[in-house]
Amino acid sequence: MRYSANVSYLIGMDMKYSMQYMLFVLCILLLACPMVSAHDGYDLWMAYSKLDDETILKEYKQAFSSIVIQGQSETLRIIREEVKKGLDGLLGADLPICSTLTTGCSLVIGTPTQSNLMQKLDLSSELVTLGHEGFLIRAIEIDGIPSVVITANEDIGLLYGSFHLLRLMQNGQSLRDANICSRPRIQYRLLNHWDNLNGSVERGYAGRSLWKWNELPETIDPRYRDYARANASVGINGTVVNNVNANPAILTAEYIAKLKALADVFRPYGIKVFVSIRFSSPLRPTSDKNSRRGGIGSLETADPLDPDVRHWWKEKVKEIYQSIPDFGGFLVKANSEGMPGPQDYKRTHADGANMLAEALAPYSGIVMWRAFVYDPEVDPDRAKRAYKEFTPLDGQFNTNVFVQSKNGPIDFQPREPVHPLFGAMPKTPLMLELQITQEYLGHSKHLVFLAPMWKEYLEFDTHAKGQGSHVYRIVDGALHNYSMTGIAGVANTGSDRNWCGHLFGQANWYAFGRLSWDHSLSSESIAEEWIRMTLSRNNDVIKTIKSMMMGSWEACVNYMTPLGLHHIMQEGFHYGPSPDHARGRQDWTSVYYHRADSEGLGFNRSSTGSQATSQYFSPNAERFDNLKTCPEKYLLWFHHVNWDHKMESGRTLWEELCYKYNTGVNYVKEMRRKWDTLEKYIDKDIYLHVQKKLATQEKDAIVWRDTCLNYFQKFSNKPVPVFSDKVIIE
Ligand code: GCV
Repeated sequence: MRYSANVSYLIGMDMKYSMQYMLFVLCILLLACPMVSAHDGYDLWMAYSKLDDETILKEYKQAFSSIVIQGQSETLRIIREEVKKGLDGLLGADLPICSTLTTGCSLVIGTPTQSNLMQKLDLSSELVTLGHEGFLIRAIEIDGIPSVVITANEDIGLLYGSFHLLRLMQNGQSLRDANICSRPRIQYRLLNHWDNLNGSVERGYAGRSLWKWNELPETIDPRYRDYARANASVGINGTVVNNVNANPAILTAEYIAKLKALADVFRPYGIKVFVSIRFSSPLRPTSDKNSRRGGIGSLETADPLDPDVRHWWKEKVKEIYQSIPDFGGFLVKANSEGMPGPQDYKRTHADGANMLAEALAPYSGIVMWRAFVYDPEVDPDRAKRAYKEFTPLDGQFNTNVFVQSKNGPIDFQPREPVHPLFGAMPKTPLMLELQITQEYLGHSKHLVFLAPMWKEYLEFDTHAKGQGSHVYRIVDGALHNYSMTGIAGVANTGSDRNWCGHLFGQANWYAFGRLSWDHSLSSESIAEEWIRMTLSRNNDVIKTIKSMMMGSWEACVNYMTPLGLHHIMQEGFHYGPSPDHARGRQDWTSVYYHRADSEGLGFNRSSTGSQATSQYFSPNAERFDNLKTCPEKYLLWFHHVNWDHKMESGRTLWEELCYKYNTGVNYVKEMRRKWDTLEKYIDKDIYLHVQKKLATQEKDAIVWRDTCLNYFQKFSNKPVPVFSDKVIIE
């Protein structure tokens, strides 16, 4: 009513005033709407803005006068939409989409099952090597017409191939002689969301959860599709939607309906839905809100060998598959940090995992059973506990069970040596769990490019079967001939408009996907692709940003925990430094880990200490065990080292510690300086967003350096050098 009154009032006004009023209303409306700029980061690496290199533009324009896509399916509909959007954007064109080749050079997409053109080409000898997700991109003549084809055995392969082609074009790669066969090296490539059902995200720094559980299943947020699209573009093929500290309600009929709605959105993008379950789900609900125990059932026990419990899980799994026929399976955190598990009933992890595996097997579902356990009863050294609990169980797990292990034996620290479990469970497929969200690496406030860290883990040679037993060969199944292979990344996404909080957080999501598809890619090439697709195509700008990103992880290690220090951050929050933290559970304190005293610093895990070094294969065990041969990056992880110990640089341990902390700070200063030179070349909003984050990062890095050095100085009794501002980039 009020509105129509205003309108009639407007009609009666003279033109001048009505124009003013309309402008006023427009301003109010604009202010009321959330600011959505073209460069707010929402498009991630898929903005497809027009290419400016005339030579490559000319080549692409000649190559593509139309897009021919043969066949029908929801995935093919998505491919049509994506390829059209991509090519039109990149070329500044409006290309026709056809169902058959007419005249002129074209991009031709199809599987031999649905495309007569592909049948004619007979690419069967290539196709047999591609599996169900791989693709072939080839420059080839069809009936004498030069074309570029994307083919695959299944539509999902075509989608991956289409995204790959668009990536090549965004990176200005010539397609004249294109001949690319690609298939993923790892079968299960999942994001793990630590999203709670109340919308909060454990260790999430990018707003609220993406999943609007209270609106599902009726309302489908368009963002679900965009999330699936982003994942598919880098080859991620599954998502565990809820926190491993699982709320049992995820298995109620109400939530299964919501999960079905998500699964329906994700399916055509090749993404399967998985859930984290609480092991005690068959039990009655608990009245204690803070308890991580209790369930949604009515049983008195969750003992995995109890027939009623087994029956409960079989029925539950059946119910899920009735709604979601391609449901992926369960992720389980059991007997860890207060979560219930089979040990509550004196059963083993294998007993627990196998009960679930048996229920899931008829539907080809899997169990991912986490090895993140650290029961103090098992060993006084936390770093040794998971290995001691899990290695005796090797060979006891059903074939559809993964043991999912974090990259290091403590907990996603800025740097850890590789978890000794890798290589030590030849009969059990090990799934590698990485953390994309920066729990211990400056949350979404610090620019830390994680690909170099992940590469360090993947390329570590465990020597499990002699030289060449790299972690990547364990994870991709080559070393132990695993029957299934998997990798997971704890997601850094949230409701923030730019998805990850820090724009550069997107690079980590991107890098995780790219490495999970092909772990042989270099960090440099991933960084370069991402910058070119997200920020700039100017080679000098790319060079500058790449140089910032490439050393950013090492810098963070240096200003937080250099030389093998670990777990000295604020308790719970895991952000700033707190080396003096000494209260509460021992293995949650900082003093337990750094062991500073008047003689020196570090945790003696050598043969004269906790003997954690013995959990590694020879020659790593001996190399880590000996102070003289232990890599300095792990020194204080494995040794308690005298303050006057001479380091490779000739400096003493104390001097080196000071030097490293300051090197980290200097690197951040240098990143700021470099970023400031880019103002002219970067979208203004993004430029300012990153500039502000870098200022915070520098402030924080200084706090880390000064807090830690002032604290350790109390033990070393040596002066802290005066730091020069001279920037050292290593
Ligand atoms: C999801 C660490 C984190 C917890 C996390 C846990 C895990 O302890 O701080 O937030 O819980 O690891 O990985 O289970």
